[in-house]
Amino acid sequence: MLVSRTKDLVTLEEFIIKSQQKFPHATGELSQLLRDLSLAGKIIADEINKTVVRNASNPEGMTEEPQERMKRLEEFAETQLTFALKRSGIVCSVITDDDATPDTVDPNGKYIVILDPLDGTFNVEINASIGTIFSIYKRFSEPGTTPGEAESLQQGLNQVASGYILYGSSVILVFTTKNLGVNIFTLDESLGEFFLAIRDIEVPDEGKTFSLNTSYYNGWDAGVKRYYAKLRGEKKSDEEDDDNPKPVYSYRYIGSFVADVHRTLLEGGIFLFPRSDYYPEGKLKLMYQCNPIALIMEQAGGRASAIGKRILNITPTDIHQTTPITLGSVKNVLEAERELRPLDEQSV
Ligand code: P6P
Repeated sequence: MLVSRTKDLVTLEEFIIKSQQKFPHATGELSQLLRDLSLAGKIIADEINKTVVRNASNPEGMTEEPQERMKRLEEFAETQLTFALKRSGIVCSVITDDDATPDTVDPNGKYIVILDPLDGTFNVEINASIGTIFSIYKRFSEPGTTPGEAESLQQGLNQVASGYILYGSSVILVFTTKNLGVNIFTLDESLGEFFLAIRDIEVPDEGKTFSLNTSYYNGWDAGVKRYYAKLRGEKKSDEEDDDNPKPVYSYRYIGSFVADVHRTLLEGGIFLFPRSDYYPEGKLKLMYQCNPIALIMEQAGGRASAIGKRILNITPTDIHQTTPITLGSVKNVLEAERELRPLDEQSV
């Protein structure tokens, strides 16, 4: 029996058009932005694949040192994304993880885009997943003028859209525009199309996977150590230890933020990058790692906080500032927040 391959397939283009029809006042500009980002994502994915293939097929011929390869890929990704956004004519400024100041793109543009063009790039050496993270805000100054610094330092709650592109065994585009939940698209590389894979995904309200870099244990606060002991099922000294049941939780840590986030979005559980003696303000960047991902988590019914404070409510003071972050299933994050708070606060 002839089965139509297109039977239930929804392309990104079709999804965007149909979604836009639900909002008569939509100008289509935000949709155009998502199209531009998805095109850049395809180009970046192709370059990563070529790099990995060149690595695998001709290791002796590899003239680049790993650091050079990573830098080349990061610069390639930034160039493709910035060019795609410039072409759109609807972006007034683009800020990336290595910019000191916003790159004014088109003074008449309506949107500000803040990007981590390629995060976790060292993972390309082991063919583990890496990602692009984007965050989209509306300017509040008049078109035709240069946006002020404050416009690039808005709270995460003001984002009009955010998302990520995961370059792994397949290329995944995940985004939210705040009114349509979180939707996941997979790239069919033979057709060059992103197809809708999961519509309006919801983070499970509880999960059994926890993810954090335990090599920083000695630098953690007491609350993080308490929570970690709980996750590992460690017995308190006064508890019977006559049996040794299998731990309830599984530990997973890839060390690539987008990959660890994507697993948490799909399976539930919790990801933490807490503050420590080594990273007193946390390591992950608020504006182009934590805010876009926090919006995704919340729109999918999850939670994202920094020591009990909602990530999206943090008022930024610097485009490159970092923050501790705990994200994932609501039940897991709430439990972590209780443990992570200093003991004297726990009584409240
Ligand atoms: P660590 C990658 O460099 C990154 O910014 C994130 O993608 C990732 O979550 C984190 O750093 C990993 O840091 O110190 O655990 O290797």
